[in-house]
Amino acid sequence: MLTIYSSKHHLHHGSELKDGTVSASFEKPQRADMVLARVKAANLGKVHQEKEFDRSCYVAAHTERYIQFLENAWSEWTATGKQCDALPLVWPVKDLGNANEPEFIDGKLGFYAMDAGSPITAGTWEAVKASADTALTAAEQIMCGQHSAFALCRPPGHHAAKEYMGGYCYLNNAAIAAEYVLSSGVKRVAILDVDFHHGNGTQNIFYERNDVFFASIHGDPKISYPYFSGFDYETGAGQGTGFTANYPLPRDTMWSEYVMALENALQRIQQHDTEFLIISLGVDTFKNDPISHFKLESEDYFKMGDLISKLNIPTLFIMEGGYMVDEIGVNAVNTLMGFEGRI
Ligand code: SP5
Ligand code: ZN
Repeated sequence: MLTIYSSKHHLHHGSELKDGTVSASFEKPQRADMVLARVKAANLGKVHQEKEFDRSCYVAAHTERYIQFLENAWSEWTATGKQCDALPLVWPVKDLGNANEPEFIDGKLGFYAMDAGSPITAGTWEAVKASADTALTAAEQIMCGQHSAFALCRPPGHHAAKEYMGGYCYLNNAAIAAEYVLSSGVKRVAILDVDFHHGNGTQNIFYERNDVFFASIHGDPKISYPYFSGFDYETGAGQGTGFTANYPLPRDTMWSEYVMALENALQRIQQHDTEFLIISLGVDTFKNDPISHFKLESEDYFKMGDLISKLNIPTLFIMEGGYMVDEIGVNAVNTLMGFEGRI
């Protein structure tokens, strides 16, 4: 399988607010380095660099003013004299909500973010753009005839919604790739999100659409980030009613339970007559992940890839989360080798 990778991800490295202090993010450059090393060690296939795509490809999944915010946030932040990472501290929650974009950067950060875990740093925008371009380049390869490809994206994307960042995500790489293939003539896309966390951003972007079926298997939001979405009663709205499927699973979920949700989601993807499948591949479902609480073993990822391959649909794998750095490469690449029947 072809891998697309951008070394520009190194430009993004920041901090997050956790346990009452700001400290180095779990989402660190070493993650992608480890996956790339494993892709090479396992002889998965060729590794190509990303191409640059037009900015309009990002606007297709987001809003113009949100993209402008991402482009300008760091310079607006440093113009106030600060050099530390930019993190929001106030949000327009519930009845404090105001539809207007604030003028000052501190306000804008809260207006365009869902948490204080997604820092904007000097190199963030360049890395974020390269990550989206990585997904787009891989999507283009599939449109040109490859059966599958792996977009080794970093930073990840599935928490990024139409108009906000969060959960280490800025641009929604999976959604941008989906919009790209739809604009190239594909009629029905499915996105299967197997990251431990609910793909709230992807759900937000396609919630009222019937051309993109979205399924997410994740830790029950009653006890897991992002807490406010991913419940099983969220099934889409308007024309998109029935085109979203959520599978919240309990603490300590093992493969034996996980596989039942996965098989159901795959069946729904088949029923959608999916022409192009995108997998939001997070491996934070692993038993030793430091911020999650499922119990998948490294061998289980082969089985996951194998089951996905049985659909026999052109498939784009997009890297999302996974924070047990030592095993992230093995688990991600096991999924891809399982898909290729190399078990
Ligand atoms: C892409 C992705 O996987 N984003 C995840 C973002 C999660 N951010 C908040 C995590 C808070 C977890 N706190 C549990 C700490 C256990 N020591
Ligand atoms: Zn995750």
